[in-house]
Amino acid sequence: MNTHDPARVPETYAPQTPQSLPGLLANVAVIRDLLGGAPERWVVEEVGDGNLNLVFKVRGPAGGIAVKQALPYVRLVGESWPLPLTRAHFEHLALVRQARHAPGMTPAVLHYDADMALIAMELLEPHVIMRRGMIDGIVYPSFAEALSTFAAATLFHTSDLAMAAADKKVLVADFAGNTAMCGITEDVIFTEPYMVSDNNRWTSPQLDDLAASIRGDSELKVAVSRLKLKFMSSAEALIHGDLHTGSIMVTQTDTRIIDPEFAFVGPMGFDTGAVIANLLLNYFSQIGHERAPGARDAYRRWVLSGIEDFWNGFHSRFLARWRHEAKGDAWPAALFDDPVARIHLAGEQERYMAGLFRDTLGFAAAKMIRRILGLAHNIDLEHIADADVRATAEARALMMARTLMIDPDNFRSIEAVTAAACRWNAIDPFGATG
Ligand code: ADP
Ligand code: SR1
Ligand code: MG
Repeated sequence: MNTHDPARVPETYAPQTPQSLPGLLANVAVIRDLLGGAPERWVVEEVGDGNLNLVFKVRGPAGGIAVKQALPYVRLVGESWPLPLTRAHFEHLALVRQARHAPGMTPAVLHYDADMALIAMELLEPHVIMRRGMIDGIVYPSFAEALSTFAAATLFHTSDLAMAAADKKVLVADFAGNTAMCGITEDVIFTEPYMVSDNNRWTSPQLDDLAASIRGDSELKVAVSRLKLKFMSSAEALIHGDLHTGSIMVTQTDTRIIDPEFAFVGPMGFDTGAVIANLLLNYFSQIGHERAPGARDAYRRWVLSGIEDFWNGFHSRFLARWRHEAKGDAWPAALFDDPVARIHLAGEQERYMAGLFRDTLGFAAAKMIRRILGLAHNIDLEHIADADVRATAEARALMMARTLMIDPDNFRSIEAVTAAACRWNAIDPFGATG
């Protein structure tokens, strides 16, 4: 597929239906063998619940697969918003690359059809989307360890700390064409929530004043524009690009990361920030999901401990890789092979991680604000039927996000962030703002 012509829809492309898909897949030996039986007997259902694509589950007598197909437009909005099919190319490339660095943590790619913009992959069962489980108050004991392992492995091994300079530049080039997906992020996360835009929506009238105050907040607009520039220009590592809890499928013992169609070589904090933002949004949303006040307190504590475990796990795993697997052309090992130099290197590594923590908090804040004021919302909050309760949760999240974005240096540790979340969760946001 020509990845440099984003408007191109191959003549051979056709959006699939449960009726047409078996005929297409019947030609692929690996899929025929895996599903078994006659293709006309395969059972197909469309299960896509994301904002952009079609996703089918296909089952035969011997097994099942998942099939994801890009549509030439944004599913959430409709055909009025065209979107290049090339995103399937970048998604399959990212899945293959992530599997190399974090084996067993993504669905295995079985087949890629560029003309159909279609990826056939391992069917994750009995996994559920983590966001949905968290709305139901389900604890996932292994997710923080798994997710911090995934983030540390994929980010470290695609950075200049691990890669030869020339290979890293090829990686940048491989994903440089994913411009339309980056453009969505640049618009709907870093720009539109801070201005009047037809794409924006929020719980109205409850949040009208808060939304207006954010649109008029120059300090915040400077802070978010600083983050936007970092997103656009910091080619640190191959990032997933949309690492929210809707891109994580879990069981009690297994964690898988799906849906890297926004992948490109960008700032690492965008991925770690996405994880923390979505856990914080779920934390604030619990007021709308508990059967009686306080009934989800233990779950709230678990969510906050998950945030701490994720960041602390990421921090130690990333540093461990840097100490023991740094083969990249940045920070050449030959310059740091005596004890004094190693002490200086260790100090610099801590400063690097502190900078990454600052970025993480800023990007987390941007992601919290966009999910409340921008185009695409989270069901953690959207599923709260009582608009006053929903607005209370949203206002608390917005207020916390503002402090994270404006003053990340106020938060010296992840525990300072979770303690602040506790405090924001106890305020009456409308009483406080009048
Ligand atoms: P989108 O890019 O439109 O957001 P996703 O990749 O997030 O699409 O997939 C949408 C939904 O399809 C997921 O929420 C999940 O329920 C289901 N899904 C996606 N991939 C798989 C898979 N490999 N196995 C099982 N279900 C999957
Ligand atoms: C127009 S797409 C809106 C959002 O859906 C995806 O999941 C990304 O988060 C994107 O920003
Ligand atoms: Mg998705």
